[in-house]
Amino acid sequence: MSFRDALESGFIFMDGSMGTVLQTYRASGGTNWKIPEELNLTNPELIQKIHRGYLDAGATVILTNTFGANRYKLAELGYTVDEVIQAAVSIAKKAVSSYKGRYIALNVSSTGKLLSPMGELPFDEAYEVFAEMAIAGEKNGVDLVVVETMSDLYEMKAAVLAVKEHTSLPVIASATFQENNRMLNGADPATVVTVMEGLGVDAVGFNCGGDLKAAQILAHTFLAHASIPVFMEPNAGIPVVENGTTVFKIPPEEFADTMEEAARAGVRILGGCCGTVKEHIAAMVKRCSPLTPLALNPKQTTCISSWSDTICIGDDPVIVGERINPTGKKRFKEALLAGDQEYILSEAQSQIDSGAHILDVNVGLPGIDEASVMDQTVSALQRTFRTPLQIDSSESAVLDRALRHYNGKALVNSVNGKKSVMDCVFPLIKKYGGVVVALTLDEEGIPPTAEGRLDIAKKIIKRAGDFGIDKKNIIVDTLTLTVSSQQKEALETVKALSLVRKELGVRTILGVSNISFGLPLRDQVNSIFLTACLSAGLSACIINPLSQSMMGAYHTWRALAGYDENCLSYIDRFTGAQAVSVESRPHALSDTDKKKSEASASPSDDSDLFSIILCGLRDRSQKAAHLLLETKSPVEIIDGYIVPALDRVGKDFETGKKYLPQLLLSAETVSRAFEVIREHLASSGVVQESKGCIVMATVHGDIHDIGKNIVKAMLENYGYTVIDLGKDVPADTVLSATAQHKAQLVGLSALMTTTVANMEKTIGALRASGYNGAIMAGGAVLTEDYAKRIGADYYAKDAMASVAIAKKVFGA
Ligand code: B12
Repeated sequence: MSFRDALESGFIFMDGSMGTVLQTYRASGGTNWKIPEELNLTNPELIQKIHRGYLDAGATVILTNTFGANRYKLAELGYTVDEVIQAAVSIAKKAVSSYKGRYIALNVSSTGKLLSPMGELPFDEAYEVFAEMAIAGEKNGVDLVVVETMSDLYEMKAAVLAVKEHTSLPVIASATFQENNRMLNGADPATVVTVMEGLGVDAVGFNCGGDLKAAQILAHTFLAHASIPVFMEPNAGIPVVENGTTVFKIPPEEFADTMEEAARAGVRILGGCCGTVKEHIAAMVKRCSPLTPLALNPKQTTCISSWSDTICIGDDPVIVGERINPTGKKRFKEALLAGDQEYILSEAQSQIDSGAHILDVNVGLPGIDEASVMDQTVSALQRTFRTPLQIDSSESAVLDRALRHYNGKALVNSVNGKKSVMDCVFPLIKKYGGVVVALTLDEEGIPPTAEGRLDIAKKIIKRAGDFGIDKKNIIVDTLTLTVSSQQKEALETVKALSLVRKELGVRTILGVSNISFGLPLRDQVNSIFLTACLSAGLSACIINPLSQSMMGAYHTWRALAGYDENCLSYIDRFTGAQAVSVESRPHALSDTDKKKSEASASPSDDSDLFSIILCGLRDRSQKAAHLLLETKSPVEIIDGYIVPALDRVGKDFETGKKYLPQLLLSAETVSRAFEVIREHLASSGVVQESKGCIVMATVHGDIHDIGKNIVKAMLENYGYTVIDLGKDVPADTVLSATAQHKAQLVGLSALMTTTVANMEKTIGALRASGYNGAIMAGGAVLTEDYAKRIGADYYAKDAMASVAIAKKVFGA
């Protein structure tokens, strides 16, 4: 039986941990290695023994020892991907040879590098790395590929796409979640399901991560969203460190309790991650195999997503902001031709602020390379915002590139009833996932009647089915014509909406504004037409969210239709809307308060560095710094803008309002602004003899260096020589630099509770080495008391305090 058939007919039991089991062999002195994959060549017997243990325990699938067998990790040791995978698969084959009905899965996990735009690794390169692994796996005869322990949805997409485009193997994909139930890069479980189902994986799920309670909750969340089989491989609880070794405390029977509950709830593929051993798998198999698996539960929801969040388009209508489109907009055209991404970002921000749930992105303009501009624009928008996008182009090459690189499941505008168009667009939707807008026109044009448009919608849905696309991924646009020239058809469009909803049971979408072309008071016509469409069952309104009358119609309709419970959002939005203007608010904010209050999300003021940092508008930060330096000192800018903005970003990160990509972007925005401030400091400082030498570092394990860099710049400005050792600096490096430069002051920075311990170690090592100079410590998590307790001579709360300390130490 093929793996796919086995998955359809019953439970699949995966094996348990490879990595933590190997650790126990290492701890007992049995074997050693730099990376576990090396053991496929140096100690195949051990790997085979572990596989056999799991097979004896009843695992249906064993995972090859290839978790990190990618070209980056192997190159460091001089191995090729092919030889390691070949060895790993051959061990697995030997192991399964004496068992019936077992499968070998190629295990694939993260490259260990951050993908661009957050990190340096381009998506296409990550894809190549995974393709190399998948090709080797298939060539050597694995039955399926398991992409697991992924903490970045984008990298997970690269891996799945690589497997699907290079092999015909089944692929199951598994994400790892943090305590806040998000992947490290922000994606929630619904988004993982939405995106992975869109890509056509055979099963989706989660592994590693938190404790069994968290796993249980995640299992139910996955089951609530997924139409395909769900997969789970939790750890044997949260690891604890005992006598210097990491131990997993959950015993096999307790582990099996959770797995049995999950199997009863509908999870199809069950296995163990860190800390699970063959006894856990045996207990799980014993408890779950007598159960009858629940039938799959296909969902009919129409969902799209960004890289972090999913929007399901249901009865409560959503707004698609239409303003990222050059049609009829001179300023927008100029921005596109000049490659001015900031202008596009500000258009996006203002629409999001006004209530858009999805943003349409159209960059079609004669004279530009639409595919590459679309690619860059989508990337810039995704780097900055969490809002899902509608990729809008009539060129299939443009859609292809944008959908390939889109981090999420996009709304795609559009397909229509022409065979040639359907045959170009549907393969893209099938490959990348997406909800596609189906325009009710075909080779014959736009039917004048609602029934004619309904027929085209039927035809499109049928053809989509031929490509394996479910009708839930089709959203029908019954086309708005201009009432001034085609008066009879305005209400046909409305009627078609209700026919499509009732007869086909699919969602609908409409660009509304075209109705009023050529008429005065367009907003009035648009908003009344919108209301009629909403009443007929419009699910997604493509409108200008900055139009008060359109938003008024939308919110009023939602309140009247009962989607806005107790009219709360209506009240919130419109209370005092006309009565109180911003200027006449009773308590005018002071300058500082303004900075600390909610930043204007699309800062129109070029010197609003606070908002610019908060929004991560990195290309605007240097200009802002220059403008501020005209009237403010560097210290005023740091204390009044940079520190409060980063504090705010940090709080938003902590409370789950912002995610790591946004944190990174804000940090980069600060770094750019700070370059300007540093240059200013350097050019204004009088060249003088050094007042003393200071060694500075962010301690080992900590990569936060913005604060340390500020302190360094300030100290240099005051005439001290600073030897900057950078970030993540081991104690030894601090020791040798201090000795080499005969520094009389050492400055250490740590920003995390976890790295303060390394600060203490570094101070201890300095003292033990006989260093008799002074040590100052700083960083947001430190306090005066704590700094003293870990042996620092001084604590500096900010950069100016560090100057005062240096003066004390050097006497000048
Ligand atoms: C920017 C930032 C990042 C950037 C760092 C970029 C960079 N190049 O520095 C990035 C995105 C890379 C990042 C990564 C992470 N971050 Co971070 N990050 C922040 C953030 C928002 C701002 C830090 C900052 O620059 N502040 C502004 C500067 C000017 O302030 P400062 O560093 O305190 O420095 C001043 C003083 O303290 C003092 N000072 C500082 N050092 C020194 C040294 C000396 C010698 C002296 C005299 C004075 C001094 O003077 C400075 C100037 O006034 C904070 C939240 C916050 N508000 O602190 C979180 C924060 C520090 N990060 C946090 C976390 C958890 C992480 C990650 C683990 C996230 C993740 N899940 O992956 C990773 C850690 C990676 C690692 N191993 O270090 C947590 C730490 C929680 C904790 N208590 O342990 C925080 C508090 C956010 C949060 N609330 O959860 N982060």
